[in-house]
Amino acid sequence: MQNLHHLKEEMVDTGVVVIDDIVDTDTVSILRAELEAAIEEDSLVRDSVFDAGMVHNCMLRGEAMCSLIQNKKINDVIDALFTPYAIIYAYQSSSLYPGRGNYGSRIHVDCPRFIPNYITNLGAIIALNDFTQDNGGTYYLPGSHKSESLPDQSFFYENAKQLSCNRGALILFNGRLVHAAGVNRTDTARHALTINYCRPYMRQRFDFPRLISTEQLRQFNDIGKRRIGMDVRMPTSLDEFYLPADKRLYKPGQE
Ligand SMILES: O=C(O)CCC(=O)C(=O)O
Repeated sequence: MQNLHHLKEEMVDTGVVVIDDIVDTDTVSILRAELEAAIEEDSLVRDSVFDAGMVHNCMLRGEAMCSLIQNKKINDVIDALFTPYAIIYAYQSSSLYPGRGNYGSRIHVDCPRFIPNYITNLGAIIALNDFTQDNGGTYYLPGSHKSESLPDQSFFYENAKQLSCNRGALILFNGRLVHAAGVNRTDTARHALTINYCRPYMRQRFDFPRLISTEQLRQFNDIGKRRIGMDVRMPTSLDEFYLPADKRLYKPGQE
């Protein structure tokens, strides 16, 4: 992995880093198969939603996609570049089919709040195919996380760079970085998983601690449980509030 100090500087400066070889090629193939199956299933029940083709809550849709939450390489870099107390805000997918963009192809940021020099959300994209200029590698405006306003379309595309990386790479970006998925001009799909991490005191998009099964939870280690939000649950009674320190639902000291 690249030097952490360099990655931190890059994150502050451009707002994005690419880290190669985070997931091995065999696992990438399994992830892609799980994702394709989930897309197919969703298309049978919800084909006309505004973000059709995007799979939500991927941890519920396949063992490998669930395991990614505990991937040590990913978690180590999140701890270093963001916060060890990060929780998952949303875990979904971004697929580009031949000749098309997707919901992520609009020019956008992944976090509506702007707090100078402070990351509230960190975006992670795990590339399940190589990202190239031809298949819609993500466009981004370097340094745009430092600005409160969003550029207009022509300024964005005149100044944007396009991400390219190999499958298995991890792209991490400040949630305020202005970006847009490209359009896939090849004849094969480009798949990716996207995890948005937020601070532990923020709300998650779904109530993951309740959504996830007890069986799945049992398989998580401490870091997996933390990412799900198990360390920031709210007590529902005084008995829960007064639980001993090691059993507290909302663990102290998290920023
Ligand atoms: O799929 C992509 O290239 C970009 C995904 C995206 O826009 C996002 O995760 O917010």
